[in-house]
Amino acid sequence: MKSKKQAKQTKNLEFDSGGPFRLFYHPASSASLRVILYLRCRQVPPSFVQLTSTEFTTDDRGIPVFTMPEGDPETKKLGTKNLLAFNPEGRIPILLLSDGRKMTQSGPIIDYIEDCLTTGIGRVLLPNDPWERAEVRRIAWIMAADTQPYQNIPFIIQAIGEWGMVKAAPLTHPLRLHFVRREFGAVEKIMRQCAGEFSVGDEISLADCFLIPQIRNALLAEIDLSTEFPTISRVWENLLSVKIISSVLEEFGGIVQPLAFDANKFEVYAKRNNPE
Ligand SMILES: N[C@@H](CCC(=O)N[C@@H](CS)C(=O)NCC(=O)O)C(=O)O
Repeated sequence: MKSKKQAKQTKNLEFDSGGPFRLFYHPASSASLRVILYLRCRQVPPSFVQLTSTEFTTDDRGIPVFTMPEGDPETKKLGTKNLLAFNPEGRIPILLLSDGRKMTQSGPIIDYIEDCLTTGIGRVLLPNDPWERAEVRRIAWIMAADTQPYQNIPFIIQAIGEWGMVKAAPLTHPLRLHFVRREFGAVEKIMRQCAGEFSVGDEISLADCFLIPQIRNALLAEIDLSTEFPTISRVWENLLSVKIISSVLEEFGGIVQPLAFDANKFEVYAKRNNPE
């Protein structure tokens, strides 16, 4: 519960920000998609958080590299398109405030925007009940911390090329499938208890914003949701029937995660590093 003082500060923050926030994202970035789903489902006015797409290329291993957009004032200030100059982690999403401060990591970005909103705006994405709120956060954390990093294509490519991991197609690599199945298996059991129409109860929550991008990745890995994870699959169908969500997916590459690595470059790199 926020104290009156905190509530006042929160309200002021919206004015103190002195202008709109900017979210640097890319349509092929599943972590960015969490924030975008949050913004749209939460009905945050687009003028409050303006979207700026990074550019995208691949390195000689076929691994995606996100770069600062050409001509952007921030790129000009940096004097380079290298994202590492903008965010030491070199990752997106990045939230830029008008005073130049930057926040990274999808969860803290969402929490910060949420804290800056005055109460009563749009649809609230956390339930009132403390246990249900914890369930929402549990599913979000499983997706962000225990699933996404282990099924991440750049990680798989590098492990095959440089650390002698078994060579297999990156998208359906056994390590990737193992972690998706392990964590989706856990979430399937959790959701049997807490899901209603959506991941937790009958309202869209942050859990759904974190689950959706991972489902897109699981579909890219050719996992059959309906036979392996029937509860997740049922919730997914319900989510797809929500107009806001289907429009976001349409705008950001579809129901299946768009392919974000260069398979030809990867083949050359993998052969060079692991000659048969
Ligand atoms: N835990 C981070 C994950 C961010 C992340 O891995 N972003 C990917 C795109 S989905 C990225 O920028 N990768 C580029 C790189 O690792 O160099 C978050 O939740 O924001």
